[in-house]
Amino acid sequence: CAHPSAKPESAVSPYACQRRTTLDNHNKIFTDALEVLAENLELCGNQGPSLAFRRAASMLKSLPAALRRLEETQHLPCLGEHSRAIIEEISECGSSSRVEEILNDERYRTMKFSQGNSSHIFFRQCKSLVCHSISYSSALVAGFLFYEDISKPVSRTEASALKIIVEEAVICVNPSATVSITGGFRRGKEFGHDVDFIIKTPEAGQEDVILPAVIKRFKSQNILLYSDLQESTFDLRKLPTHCFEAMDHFSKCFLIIKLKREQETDARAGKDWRAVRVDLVAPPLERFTYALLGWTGSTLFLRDLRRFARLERGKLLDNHALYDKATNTFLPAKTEEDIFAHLGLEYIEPWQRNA
Ligand code: 8DG
Ligand code: MN
Ligand code: MN
Repeated sequence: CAHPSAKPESAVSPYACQRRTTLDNHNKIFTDALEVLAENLELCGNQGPSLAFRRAASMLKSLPAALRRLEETQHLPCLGEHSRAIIEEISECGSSSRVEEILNDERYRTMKFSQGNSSHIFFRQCKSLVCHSISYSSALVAGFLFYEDISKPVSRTEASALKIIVEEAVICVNPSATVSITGGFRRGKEFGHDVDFIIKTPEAGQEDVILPAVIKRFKSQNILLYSDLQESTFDLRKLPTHCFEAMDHFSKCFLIIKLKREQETDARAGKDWRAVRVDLVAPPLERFTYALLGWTGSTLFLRDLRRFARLERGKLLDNHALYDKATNTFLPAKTEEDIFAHLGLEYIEPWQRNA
């Protein structure tokens, strides 16, 4: 029964960009289950229904405490009939029979290569390498050649070591350029499936020449195992797209880099390095902030930010720009705070974007 004295809990927004989602997840027991359901649907090619489970999991991740009573879910957004049933079953029985079934399913296990978490990372690898590669076969060959290494999570320590390598190469090529870490590590994650860097070049046009030069340098240092350079197809006059999945048009590259190990952990094999996936993006200076926001993620946070902009504010957002449909103008942004302000949103720090 309702407590008349109880203060109404502040409502949870259905948009991830209006929630603060840190890595401190109080509802892991539920979100893990919902993500297994989502992943299983994705493996079957059912992206639509999978998104509903992802959204439900994401919303639960933003809650300040664990769900204690099922009634608490009544006031929460993003929970469909299915997600509610799963939560109910887990809170009553400790687990969900459907999730257990999937976890034991031969097909699911084979797809996951029965290697725990690492295969999830390998999937991401194949997806990110193959999706972006002009040459499918060379991306696959690289993926399999370095499978063991790149299916292992990259640590924050390894990410920092790579930053030094990337920075050294970038500055050598262009002393006025700067490098920032983006992606999951910028959101405070301790591990990632790759390391993402964004390069800022103050002179116009430099963004198109810096990546080939950096790749050349890595080659000469004998640390480049694979590279897929995507030249810029960016047109400054184009409107932002409606399509959320569309990748941006900036100059970028997907690499596999040899990273020296601190201690020789693989002494028997005589291999003193590991292969790591590295992504570099070099946007033109006037679009840097939008690219930084886009590449910081998370994917779901950005998806909702774009959806919010379009549906609630009549503005179009993508990795390149923010466009106001009412005034037919592009909105400039020096900082990420500017972009949130343009959208009438409270600023959400990178580590609160783990939706
Ligand atoms: P992880 O590596 O820690 O597993 O996660 P992540 O860092 O959040 O994901 P990611 O796959 O490395 O991508 C980082 C962000 O970059 C993500 O929000 C998607 C975004 N991104 C773009 N454009 C492109 C692109 O063209 N290629 C890739 N690979 N990522 C892009 O906004
Ligand atoms: Mn990443
Ligand atoms: Mn990446």
